[in-house]
Amino acid sequence: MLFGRNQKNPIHIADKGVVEWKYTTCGYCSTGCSIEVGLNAEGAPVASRGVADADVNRGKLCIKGIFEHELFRQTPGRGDQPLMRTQRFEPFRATGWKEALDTVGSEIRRIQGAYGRDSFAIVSTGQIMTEEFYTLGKLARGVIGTNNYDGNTTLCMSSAVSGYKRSFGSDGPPGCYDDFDHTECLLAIGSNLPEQHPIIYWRLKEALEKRKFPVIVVDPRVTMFAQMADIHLPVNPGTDLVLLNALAHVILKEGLHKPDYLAAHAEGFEEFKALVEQYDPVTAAKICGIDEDTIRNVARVYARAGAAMTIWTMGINQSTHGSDGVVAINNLNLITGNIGKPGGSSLSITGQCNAMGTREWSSCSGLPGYRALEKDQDREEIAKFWGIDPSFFPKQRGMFMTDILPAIETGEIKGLWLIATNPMTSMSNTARIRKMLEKLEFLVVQDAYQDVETNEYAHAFLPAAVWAEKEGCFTNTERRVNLTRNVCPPHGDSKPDLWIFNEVAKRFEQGRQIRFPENAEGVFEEMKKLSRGRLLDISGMSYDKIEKARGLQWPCADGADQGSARLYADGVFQHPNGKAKLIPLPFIDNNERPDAEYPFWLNTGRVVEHFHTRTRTGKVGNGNKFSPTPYMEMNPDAAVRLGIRHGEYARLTSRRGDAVVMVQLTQRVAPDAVFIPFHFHECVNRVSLGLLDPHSRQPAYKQCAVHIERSADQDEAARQNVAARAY
Ligand SMILES: Nc1nc2c(c(=O)[nH]1)N[C@H]1C(S)=C(S)[C@@H](COP(=O)(O)OP(=O)(O)OC[C@H]3O[C@@H](n4cnc5c(=O)[nH]c(N)nc54)[C@H](O)[C@@H]3O)O[C@H]1N2
Ligand SMILES: Nc1nc2c(c(=O)[nH]1)N[C@H]1C(S)=C(S)[C@@H](COP(=O)(O)OP(=O)(O)OC[C@H]3O[C@@H](n4cnc5c(=O)[nH]c(N)nc54)[C@H](O)[C@@H]3O)O[C@H]1N2
Ligand code: SF4
Ligand SMILES: [Mo]
Repeated sequence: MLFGRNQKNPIHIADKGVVEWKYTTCGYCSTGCSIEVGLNAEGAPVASRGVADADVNRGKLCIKGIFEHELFRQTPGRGDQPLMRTQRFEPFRATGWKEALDTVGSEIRRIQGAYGRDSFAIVSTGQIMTEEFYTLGKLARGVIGTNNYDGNTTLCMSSAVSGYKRSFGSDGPPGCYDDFDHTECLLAIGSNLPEQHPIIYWRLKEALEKRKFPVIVVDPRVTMFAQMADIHLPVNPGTDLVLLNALAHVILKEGLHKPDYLAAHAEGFEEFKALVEQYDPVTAAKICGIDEDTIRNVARVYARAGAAMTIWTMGINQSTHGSDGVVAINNLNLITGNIGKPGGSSLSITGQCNAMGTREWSSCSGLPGYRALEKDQDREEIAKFWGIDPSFFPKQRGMFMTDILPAIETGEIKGLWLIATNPMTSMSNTARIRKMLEKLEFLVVQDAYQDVETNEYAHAFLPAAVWAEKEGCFTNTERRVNLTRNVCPPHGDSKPDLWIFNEVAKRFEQGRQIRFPENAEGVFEEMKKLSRGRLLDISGMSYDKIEKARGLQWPCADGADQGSARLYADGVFQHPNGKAKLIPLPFIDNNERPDAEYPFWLNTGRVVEHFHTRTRTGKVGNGNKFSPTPYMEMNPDAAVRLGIRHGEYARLTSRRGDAVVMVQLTQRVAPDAVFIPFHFHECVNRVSLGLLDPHSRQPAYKQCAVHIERSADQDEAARQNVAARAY
């Protein structure tokens, strides 16, 4: 008998009996992988595989995508009928859609009637279809008329949005994955690409196999990405801005910048130069923790490359200087002439599958198609298109998600509609979030899962269809509009979010007057009209064309047979004078920092196995088997000092609350820092602070101070730990 590697066919691939493969797009992260779901003879989804001729993933999927068909199974906790209750904490009673939607409509009207239009808030997501976003925007802005309407993208991408707008005059990532094939230097800041965007990482690796170029990773943790980098800069938490200013200092001092490009395409050089003058490498090293020689070396490598690009994710965005960090990256790329050219870019790596779609079309921060409430012309154009009075629109955007919840505390907000977001796990200081939710007169939760923690505080629950139980588009990190084709019908009596929005609209006088197309393709046609001639032009796209191309990048104007790989290739930006702005950015050290009482930095983020609050990955595939427990990465030297051994439980306290986690000893983290993934309920966000960025209102999830001790009662700690991973 042959064993192990001597065995002839050691891997046995089970025949799942697939008779048909259906094309769609992955619904987890923003990479935008094309995926095919295999249906068996009974029409049941039994397998997933990557689409070979799709430019994004070229046949590959990561460990989440490969099991995505399991979402359609009877996974525990799926909502299959609307639920209601009059008193919170009474048991829910099942009801029909008519009663549930009538109640939602009448409660919104009651609250707005009693306390004013803006007292009812709506918070959505980055995880529904673009057509659903557009429709929700029309409902929120054009019918319900609340200005307190935002998305969970404030927890995620709003620093990138704000930074792009400040530098270039508009949101919209200028680069694409193909830039890896042209760049001569990659700077990656606060991104753990191999775990969080495994297929973008694979694109990078593939480019590196063809042609070597330096990869520089900036992260306080020795992530998998840092391990493969040529240079790893373990920056002090929250000080990237100082590092970036220092890089610019060296580049200007040594004359490595591109004066001709700046003269033609940017303004503000003198003020910028005066500011970065103060960030010499010696001074900067003391703050950011990267020595002066390394700063000089990195600045030279970056500026001398024929083309250089920066990618970043939450290590930058989730900071008290998130927006400034993004602007600083844009400054770096402007002074080195690295915007809009192959291999030269400021490419923010987006988070959720459709965080881009909400930025473009949801009207959360303004009006559809990157229009602003602040502009008369934009308000008038949309009002005319929807057939309403332009004075119905506010002249300024309302609160961000992170201000909406505190406004419940102060009594300004009385009712809330949450769509596909789970703040009881994902927002900081959950004890405070709980009190806020308990204060609401009416909370409606619209989610695919009824066991989502936030639902404990709801008066009404609307069960939504998930992912490819419906149809529509997602825009990925590189502005590629992908099509999610409908693979199978919604679970139970759950309904597509689009249907729910259309039905709520019918409950309002103004909603009955405005046209709300019934199906997603009809909505897409409407969006196409509104996009014509704009930066995000999609008028040259159609569902069939998108599917055939395996995604098209905007702008793609009417008549074009291809999308556009890059923005600003002509050096014309979206500020009124067509120039980009160099903006001086002084560093203000306002973080909570470790001290004698709370001596550790707490850093939070993700692991490859789980997606966010685990409503999906806690139940399907192998993710929960590989990563079943809330845990904390801790440096062995620190653990010895505290008498904690590998695998034991520790209690973590901050000025907000406490949490219990299993300790994993690793040199990945510095002796004064720990890292905890945020996926688990009643865990790290009980402790985190989440100070807000002044421009983007995004929380600084990645920096706060904690005290750590070995749990006195290890058995009790183990019990608590199991409770946090329950599913
Ligand atoms: N498997 C999986 N993939 C996902 C998700 C998921 O939940 N699971 N979520 C998706 C979403 S919505 C998002 S937003 C992305 C997030 O993707 P990433 O941002 O790549 O992931 P995070 O783990 O949140 O944070 C990235 C890194 O920031 C580092 N960091 C912390 N503080 C600092 C700092 O001060 N400076 C710098 N330079 N770095 C710092 C952390 O150590 C961490 O390694 O992932 C997307 N993809
Ligand atoms: N400490 C800490 N906290 C963080 C972060 C961090 O790094 N550290 N990261 C932040 C970031 S970047 C993000 S993006 C947020 C994410 O935070 P959340 O938005 O709260 O996370 P999710 O668990 O993805 O919540 C999405 C919900 O939508 C539901 N859903 C999925 N598909 C559909 C659909 O089609 N329709 C409807 N109606 N529902 C659907 C899911 O079941 C789930 O309950 O967390 C933030 N919180
Ligand atoms: S990389 Fe992202 S889009 Fe691609 S399969 Fe994985 S989760 Fe899905
Ligand atoms: Mo995110």
